[in-house]
Amino acid sequence: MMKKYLWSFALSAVVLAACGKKEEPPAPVAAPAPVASAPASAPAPVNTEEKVLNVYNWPDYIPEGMTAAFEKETGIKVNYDTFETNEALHAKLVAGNSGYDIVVPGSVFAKPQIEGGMFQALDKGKIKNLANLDPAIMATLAKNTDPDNKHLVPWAWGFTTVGINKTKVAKALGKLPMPENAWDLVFKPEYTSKLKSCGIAYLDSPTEIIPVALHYIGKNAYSNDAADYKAAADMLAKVRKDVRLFSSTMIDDIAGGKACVAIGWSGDINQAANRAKENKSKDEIESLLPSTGALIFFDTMAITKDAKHPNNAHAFIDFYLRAENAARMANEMNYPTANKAAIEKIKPEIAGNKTIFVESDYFAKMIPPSSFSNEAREAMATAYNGFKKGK
Ligand code: N2P
Repeated sequence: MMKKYLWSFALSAVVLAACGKKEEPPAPVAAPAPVASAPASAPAPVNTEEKVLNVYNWPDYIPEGMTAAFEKETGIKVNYDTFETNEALHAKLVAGNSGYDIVVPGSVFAKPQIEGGMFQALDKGKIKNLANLDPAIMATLAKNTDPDNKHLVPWAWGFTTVGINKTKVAKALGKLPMPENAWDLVFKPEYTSKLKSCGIAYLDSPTEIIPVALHYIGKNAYSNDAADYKAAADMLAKVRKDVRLFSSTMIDDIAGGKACVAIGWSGDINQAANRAKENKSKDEIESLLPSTGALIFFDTMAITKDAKHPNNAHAFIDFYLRAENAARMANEMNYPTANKAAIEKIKPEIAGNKTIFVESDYFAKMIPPSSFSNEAREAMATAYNGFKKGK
């Protein structure tokens, strides 16, 4: 499958670079923005916008101090809000006048959002650090989501998987050994009936849970067929009584002891593991690699159609794309970056963590993102809400 091949290719480039076997020298880190070298007759455009930028991103995704550094350098005040699900962001965009200049949808949602005219085309002349991005990843994004890379700039990618408090899970399972396929821990009654005692958490989002459930029952995770959602919901109904939490804040849930197993995002689970270590917890937290594969996601920055501060938005995107900033994101938030120039700045313990930068043979098993029609998303929400209520 071409799509899969390209994603694998993109990742092998990342893995190779992370191992220090770079195929080409990294793109140079650009010097501070030379203000447009326009000919004398045409004065350089002046940014007359008010010095404000409104950003809407996922929680636990930006290193501490990064917006402050941007503010200090540019004098642009950043209002930074967070959302926990693609559905929440989508509802804001559909309603219009969100007030946000930059939003960070997953590519699964970004595609219909582009088609729905919710974003403006990027002025690429204002984002010189676009050259830092991995061309293979950008080609995949252009092919599947954003033709000609007109609207989207990658923030990070990662995968949806199972995170566990290893210590508590071992205790709750007793004599039952860990399953070969980690998805069994959250979907198979034999396991969930035991793990409910220490807490099972699901992400609170139809488009996170139904695709994973579809994958588990051997169907296309990105099926647009409502009959498949019914099959997924039937499987989920069998474990409903064992699910304690519906939550998108797995760092607190797992590290704070509310759950011992969660369907969650690779980087957040790694952040939970770090937090447990910092707190000197005796419990070990681990992001698992299910034998049948995990679901890749790709989160992307876009400038809203009605953004009041598009110049500031371009400046922020360019700032984030500096190799050192993208590397800080990977190092501190534990998500891989699509910024090729950043790879050499990623710490060896992050580059070598197989649950952050997965190895190529596991990558080949992972499910690349696709997207859903609006009708499919509605049907999925109905199936998911039915499951949630059906305790
Ligand atoms: C937030 C990570 C968001 C990943 N820390 C899912 N899009």
